[in-house]
Amino acid sequence: MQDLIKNAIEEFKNLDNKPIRVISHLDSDGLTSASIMLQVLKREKKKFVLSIVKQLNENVLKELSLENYNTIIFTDLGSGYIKLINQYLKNKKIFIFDHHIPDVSEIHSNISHVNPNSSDRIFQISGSGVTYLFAKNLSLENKDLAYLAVIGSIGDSQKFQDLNKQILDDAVDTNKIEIRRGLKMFGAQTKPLYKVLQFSTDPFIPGVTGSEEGALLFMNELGIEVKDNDRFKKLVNLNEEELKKLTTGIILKRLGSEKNPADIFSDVYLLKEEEDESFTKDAREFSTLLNCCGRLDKPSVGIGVCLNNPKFKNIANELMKEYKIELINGLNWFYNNKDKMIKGNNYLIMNAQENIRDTLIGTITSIISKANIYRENTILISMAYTIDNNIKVSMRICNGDNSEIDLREILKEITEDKWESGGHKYACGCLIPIENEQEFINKSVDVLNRKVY
Ligand SMILES: [Mn+2]
Repeated sequence: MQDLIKNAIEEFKNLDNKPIRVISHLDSDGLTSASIMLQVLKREKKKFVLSIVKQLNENVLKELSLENYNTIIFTDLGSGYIKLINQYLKNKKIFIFDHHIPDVSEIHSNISHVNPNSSDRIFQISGSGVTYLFAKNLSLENKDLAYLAVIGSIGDSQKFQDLNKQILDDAVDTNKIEIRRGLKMFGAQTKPLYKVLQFSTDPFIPGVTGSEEGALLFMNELGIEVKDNDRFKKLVNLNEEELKKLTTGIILKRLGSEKNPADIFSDVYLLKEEEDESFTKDAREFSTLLNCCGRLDKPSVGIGVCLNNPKFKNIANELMKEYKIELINGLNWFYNNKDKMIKGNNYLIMNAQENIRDTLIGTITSIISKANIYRENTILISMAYTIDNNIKVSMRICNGDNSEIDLREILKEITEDKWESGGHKYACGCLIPIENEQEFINKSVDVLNRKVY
């Protein structure tokens, strides 16, 4: 890795002063990668033009090949498209700072490929982490950007081991991030505590998770007020005594039904310079905010937040409200049309077409899968149109955190590798051309009807 970075720095120092094209990915890791790169280029007095894309493909690369830029920097993407980059961008100087597995091993000499991962060795590092290590080696002044890579790594659900650990140490060293031990659940800074409890799947709290009534009752039992002077109490508002009551209460609820009832704490990463109770205080909430900006197709707002622009922070706050409204609208559409969907013994196919944004379909399907509407192990397949005439497909399993069913295998059986798919055992998806809509539904019905759970 150190050699790769050294080479890239040498090549970077040889660049002329013409504007540089920067291309990054739409999610939290991509936006933080771009923000790190932008600040590096600014400090190096380079001009640049940034674009954020959902993914690279032949069309994007063809367009880039026609542009006038001599230098292109890819962050948090590129490694999976080296074959096409070799083909279309041979006349340009290319930098790739990424962590995805490279598609081919043959890399042309015009490409500086900085990526520690290969098919036989995977490190804990994100795209923003790779970009940061380049930045730091270029100039120690850039060490103050480490916290952005911490946010990006959290967005990609990574652990702070190997290379990531170094980056976290830098973020702490530069006084940007403070690590505290706290309850694992999400939303401590910004959400009402009863909502945090209701939506807590890790830790799972029997009788509370998934039930608003259960969450309110639980707080009542513990003697913790739901409101404090008309404002809903948040987890961060609790005093020491209340916090003790809460953690004991959660552990007691988990006794018997959980293997490790006291496994409810984790490290919490707080941004020291951010305001308390804001969306940017807890690195996990910051990362979610960036993903929301991406999903609502407002990546520039996310970049503005990463660059600490107060105007964009306000816009992002409004976007979070919009995001919530869109999620609720999507869920309402589902409830209103639930009976018209394609159903089998063990599956449900929801074809939302243009009724739900493609970037929200995954989140909405996850919420439905956890809402106790369908029998355990019911497989949910959701479909939504994209603006470029494709269909985004999301697959989830109801209450399936302990399930033996591997959704990826089932999706592979359905797509027969005709369409690109990806994801995990419990959550996966694919992208299919709109003209294959009916074919995909027929194939899904056919495959799922043959399965018995
Ligand atoms: Mn990434």
